Amino acid sequence: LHKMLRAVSQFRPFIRTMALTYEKYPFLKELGIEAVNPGCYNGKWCGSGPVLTSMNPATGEAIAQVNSCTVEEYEETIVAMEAAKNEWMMTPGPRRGEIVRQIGVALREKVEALGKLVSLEMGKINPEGVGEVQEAIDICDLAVGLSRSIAGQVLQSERPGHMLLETWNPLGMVGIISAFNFPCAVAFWNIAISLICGNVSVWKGASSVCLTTMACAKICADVFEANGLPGAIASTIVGPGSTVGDKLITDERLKLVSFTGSTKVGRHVSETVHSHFGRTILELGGNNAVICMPDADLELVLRGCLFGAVGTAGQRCTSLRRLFLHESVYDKMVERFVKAYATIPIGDPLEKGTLCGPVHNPAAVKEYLDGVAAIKAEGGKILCGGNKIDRPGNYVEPCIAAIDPRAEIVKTELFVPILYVFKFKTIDEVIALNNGVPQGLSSAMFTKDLGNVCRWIGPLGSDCGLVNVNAGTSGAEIGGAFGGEKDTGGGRESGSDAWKQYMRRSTCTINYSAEMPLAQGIVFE
Ligand code: UN1
Repeated sequence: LHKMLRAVSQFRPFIRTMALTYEKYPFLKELGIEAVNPGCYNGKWCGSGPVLTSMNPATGEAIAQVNSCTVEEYEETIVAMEAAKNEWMMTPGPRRGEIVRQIGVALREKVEALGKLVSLEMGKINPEGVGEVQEAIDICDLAVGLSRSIAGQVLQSERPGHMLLETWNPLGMVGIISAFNFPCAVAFWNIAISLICGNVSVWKGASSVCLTTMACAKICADVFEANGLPGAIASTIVGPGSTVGDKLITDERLKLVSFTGSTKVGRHVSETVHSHFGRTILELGGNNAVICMPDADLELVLRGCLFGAVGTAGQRCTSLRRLFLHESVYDKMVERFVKAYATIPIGDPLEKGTLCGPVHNPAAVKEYLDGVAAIKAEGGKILCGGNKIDRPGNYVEPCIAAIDPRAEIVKTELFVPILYVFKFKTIDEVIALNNGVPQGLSSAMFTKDLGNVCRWIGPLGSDCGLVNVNAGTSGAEIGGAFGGEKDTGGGRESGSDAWKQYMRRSTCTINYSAEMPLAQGIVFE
């Protein structure tokens, strides 16, 4: 057996280099991506674990490879982070912001090339690939502002000669795990905010988007090195969840793990990290709905929902999955949607004019086909789509299905372009249906009625983290806190006060008197 393996491994490099297509994509060079790349950066570039091959979802061809991070290299990364930690924690906030500003500038310089790589590797159309890098740039800008403005507070003490304060300090070391569908933006949501909070971080990108991950790592590395700072402050790894992923979530030296991905894996991350009282930010599955009230602007519904359901080939966590149409508009809207679906240009994500690219990998094609079968098995009706497209790559037809909103399959997040349509009569009924799934990420109501709006965003309205009005479920801005409730995990990333999770709060009582009065008026003498 040994001999056989050796013989096979002699041929492997040959077979590997033969099949790679990276030379077809000149923008890879601009990003520092070669045929074979290191899969770990911690101030040094390394990677000697299993080889990851990045596959092009549009063709099924291999693009380039990454030597993944081993458990030993993970450990070296943590050691390098620990060595760099105190210096970064003690660096003044605005100075940390200056580093993030430079990362934002570097991202701006690479926006076209990186946007193309995101499209090539993930499969989203190029305007969305560029949009994703823009989202990373925007969060850097937001973080720079925060680096000068995050503040604690001075509260009223009940004791004379006392001050009561809240101050914020860095957590120290944090771990970030991102998903394939937003290989750049979601990483920077975490990295940029965490950096200005004074943390050092290790980011693990998804294996199937290892090239984008390492291109982003290079952008950060160059900025840190140009400033004479340890690159380990923003470390990056790629590698199997079963080895380095597992190390990361069981590592008590990481005070926070921010995880974006499926509810199933998120539950495991949550149980593991909370068992050692680590913190988590979980951004898990969604099952997002639009409600079209009888008074809605139907043009807006159509446009918002097409982007929500077909955009990114249904692979945003915010993608529209469930469309509730009031019975008075149901027939005509279903007809319009089916007609619109027939005209959507499906094709190469890097080709101008394409609106729907492939799904990410063959597993997603299977998820789509199994989903369609399950819909039929539960008495659903396929109104359009439902098939794999006969061409190379992972192409499927965007699908619309009519089914009972309470069917089992409707409660599961299918991460593919399948849209359910339902008919409803009353606002009470439809809000209950919106809330009647395990997930709680994004939701939207289209209406012009102020009463409906207030119902929808109020205590008995949508139970999701994102509650929109006359805007689709996907494509949230970075300024707000992003995340959702229930099986979505409860975390909030990105804007608003999401930064608080990357810091620890110290409540400080300072006695500047010569007395020792006790709180609650206790006399202890
Ligand atoms: C995700 O799909 O994990 O709101 C994030 C949106 C994007 C982010 C999606 N800004 O659709």
